[in-house]
Amino acid sequence: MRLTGEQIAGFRRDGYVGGIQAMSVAHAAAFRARAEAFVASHPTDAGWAFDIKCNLLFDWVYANATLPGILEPVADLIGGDVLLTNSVFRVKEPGSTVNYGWHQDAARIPVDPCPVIVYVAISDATVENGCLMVIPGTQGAVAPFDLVSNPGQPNRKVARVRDPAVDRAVPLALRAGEIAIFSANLVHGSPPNRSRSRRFAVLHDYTPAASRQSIGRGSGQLVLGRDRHGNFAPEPMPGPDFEANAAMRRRILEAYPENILMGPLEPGQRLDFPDRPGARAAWGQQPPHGSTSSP
Ligand SMILES: O=C(O)CCC(=O)C(=O)O
Repeated sequence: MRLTGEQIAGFRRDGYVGGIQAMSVAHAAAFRARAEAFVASHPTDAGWAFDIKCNLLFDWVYANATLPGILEPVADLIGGDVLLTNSVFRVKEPGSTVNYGWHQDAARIPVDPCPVIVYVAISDATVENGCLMVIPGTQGAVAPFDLVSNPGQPNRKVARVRDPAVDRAVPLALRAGEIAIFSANLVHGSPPNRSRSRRFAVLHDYTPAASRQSIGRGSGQLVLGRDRHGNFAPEPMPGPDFEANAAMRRRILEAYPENILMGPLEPGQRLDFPDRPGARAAWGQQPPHGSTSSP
């Protein structure tokens, strides 16, 4: 579905557009059943596999990210040459305290032109179950932030906006099958799930092929048009074999560890990303990234 001129103007002004019907409720339910079947068959893998770049792990996540109902409105906002640079699941169990503090995804590694993020509502997203909240108009600049630890990943830090204008925050309630698209520079976050139902979402990041990261070289899958720039390293589509995809994702994250989710690697910092425990033991024994014998 193409966006109207009014929706595009709203995105340019406010940094987001919501309420776009991208797939049927039945399609969203089938996606959810697929994800839940994976959890049932791989109970110890879902924790890491549903995190960064799960579009490299699951052909059905890739298929979701390349639905015309998503790619068409994305192209209306960022043009027709598009890389899929990340997908993550964001699931909040009933009563869960999981929340996302106010942040701008591209704060630590600015990207120009800026990527957009698509929140795909696999379940309804409501104020009660912890839907996305955005602060309109904040996409123009990176606000001052503090780096805080990411629970479970001691080597990763996340940026939190120091003084967000919370009184201007707007909830983005969505029905299952709808999407919201927002600038990766927009200040956003989301509160805990106070409801009795699971909030189920997958988020996809789309980056114009012409974009450049200010730090490091990212990587992405070309999902629309052509890449005439080569600024991002090309990533393959996932195949049907989960183990082969896991090895491919590992190689890519080791080769291109700096992206807007993982942030810059500081000298001496050890690379850390969600993965099967022990899978990277041999690599982990090597010196930390950026260490050098020169003075
Ligand atoms: O799922 C949400 O409510 C927000 C997730 C988010 O902001 C993020 O993953 O950066």
